[in-house]
Amino acid sequence: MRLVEAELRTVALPLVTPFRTSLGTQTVRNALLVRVLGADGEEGWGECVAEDEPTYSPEYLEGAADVIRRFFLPALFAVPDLDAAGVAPVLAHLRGYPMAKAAVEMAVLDAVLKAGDTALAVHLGGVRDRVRVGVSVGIAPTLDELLDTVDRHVSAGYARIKLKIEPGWDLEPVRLVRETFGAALMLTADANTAYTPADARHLSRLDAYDLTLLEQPYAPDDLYGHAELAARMETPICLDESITSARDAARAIRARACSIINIKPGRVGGYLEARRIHDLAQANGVPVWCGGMLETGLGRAANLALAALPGFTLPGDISATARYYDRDITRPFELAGDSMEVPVGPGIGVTPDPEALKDLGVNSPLQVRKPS
Ligand code: SMG
Ligand code: MG
Repeated sequence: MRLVEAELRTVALPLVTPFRTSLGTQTVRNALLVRVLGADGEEGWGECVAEDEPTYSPEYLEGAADVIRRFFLPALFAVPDLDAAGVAPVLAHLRGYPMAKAAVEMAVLDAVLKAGDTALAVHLGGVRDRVRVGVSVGIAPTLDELLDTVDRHVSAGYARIKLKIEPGWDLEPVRLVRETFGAALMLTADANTAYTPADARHLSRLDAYDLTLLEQPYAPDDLYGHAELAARMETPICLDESITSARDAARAIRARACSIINIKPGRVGGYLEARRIHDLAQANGVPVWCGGMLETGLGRAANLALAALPGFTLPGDISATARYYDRDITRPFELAGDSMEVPVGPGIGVTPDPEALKDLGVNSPLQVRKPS
């Protein structure tokens, strides 16, 4: 396609309950959306998963919007025939900002696939029409409230429960959930980098609770620390924040810093790099699963397509819309048993509802046109 115009806008989706992790508490999801238009009327949508503040990753929403407008779009307008695979190479000389790059690539991918009447799952090589999904449970005010929340999600059918942990909220909640819900519950824990290697002995006590994995206990750049912990613990170590590219994934696998990888397309620069990590992990016998960033229906639809690839053997953080939002900008996504259906429509399979964009929008769309 020949890219002629793009639009950037932010929508604010209030969360149905606050979401607390070791990084902080979230009550609203502000999402940056990218709409691209081609010369032949092609239209595509992308979502940037950067958050308001640079806590989970160095990116933040306003910074992502700025780099897209100031640098990415002018570089892409200069390409006479752009396809999705061309986006990353054109932007490669501009360092960093994987979440901003992923959003733009996703929009181009959606536009090109919609124009060609191909579903994203088919394009990526998906082999499933439904994927098992889990839910990520925040740090609760009390243990009783945690048990109530987990009970609700288990009753709803989720295939896996992930508990957010931090120092002071780890062994006890994990033990209680394991004892209350029994050995059959697939249970994991995610620390979002809240520990250091000085906590290795303490973390090893989690081995008593048969977790499917322990996610990102240490700082993103501490591959060596994760490798030592992986050697010490029976619980498999899974990396999230540490993996921002296929090259990172190769390094982490070789260093034995993890035996499972959480793949988030935004964190790694897009769905195409996400597929490369999937392929590499599969070649190395490393299971992967699709992470979540409290996406709107746009990112949720695309994540379901990614999770249809064969190496995504563990349930992803792709929960039903209602777990986070009363109202989304697309149709809601629902749980069917312990699974969700992979969208079959062209592109990412959904488009935002103009009414919802208007009602939830926090700014008017910023239009950026190719200079004539
Ligand atoms: O989309 O269900 C979701 C959120 C899943 O826990 C989730 N994501 O580290 O995996 C993670 C977190 C990152 C976002 S909260 C800081
Ligand atoms: Mg995580």
